[in-house]
Amino acid sequence: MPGTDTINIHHIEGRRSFRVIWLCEELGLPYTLSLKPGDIFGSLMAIREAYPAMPVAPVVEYGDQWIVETGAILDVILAHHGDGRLVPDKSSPDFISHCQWMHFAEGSAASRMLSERFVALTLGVNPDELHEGYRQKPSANPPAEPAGPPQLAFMVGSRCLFDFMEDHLSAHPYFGGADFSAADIMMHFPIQVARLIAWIDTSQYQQILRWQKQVEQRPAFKAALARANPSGADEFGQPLNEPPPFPPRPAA
Ligand SMILES: N[C@@H](CCC(=O)N[C@@H](CS)C(=O)NCC(=O)O)C(=O)O
Repeated sequence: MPGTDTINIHHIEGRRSFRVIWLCEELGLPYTLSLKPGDIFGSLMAIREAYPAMPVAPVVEYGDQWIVETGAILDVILAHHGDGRLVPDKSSPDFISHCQWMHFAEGSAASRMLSERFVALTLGVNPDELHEGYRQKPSANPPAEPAGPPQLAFMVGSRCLFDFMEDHLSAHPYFGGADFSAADIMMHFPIQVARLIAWIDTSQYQQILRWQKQVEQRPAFKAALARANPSGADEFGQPLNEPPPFPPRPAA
């Protein structure tokens, strides 16, 4: 019966499944983890065995049903266990922001950064050397001769995403508006991995940085991190949540 179902999260350290753990900690919900600590490849292989139809992180066993897609998983858990927490009231303007960022996290932020990443990998260049794409605030320091198809120059680029986020956070404390909401949990992953995926130096974005420090101080975030990342290292042996220093942009 919804609301009393058990929650088992198939997890990989440092990956999107962290957000489901964080939500459960925020709500004080019991959950179990399927994880091979310190073995990122092994955790992925375990998910393939458990749910070969769509072996991604997160996959959640919710009672006798399987769910994929972080946003959907968060919505289901909030609908059944939230009691109105972490979602702004429907009558408030913040509800609209909340819904937008809940979907933006995967639908635009992660997907656009990843597609640039894949283009860069295919071309054998770093993402910073690609056309920067449409941006409200043109870069002061574009690459001298951008690599990649010129069509990229006309599309919304990763830095436009970050300008958009920065503008929102200049006017609101949280992605959810006045208060922390599940949208902040959703947005944390694309911001956390921006350096690794798209070579975006988030320290250039003062409001994003302010927001990130603030949400990472939450007791539920810390509890989730302790439970979700027991080995504390990624597959390259780098500390989780501490991406390597932003690589310097090649001289123009
Ligand atoms: N939009 C999905 C993305 C899930 C996803 O791609 N997860 C990554 C880990 S962060 C994964 O499992 N990658 C393995 C693969 O793509 O095969 C969500 O938010 O749940």
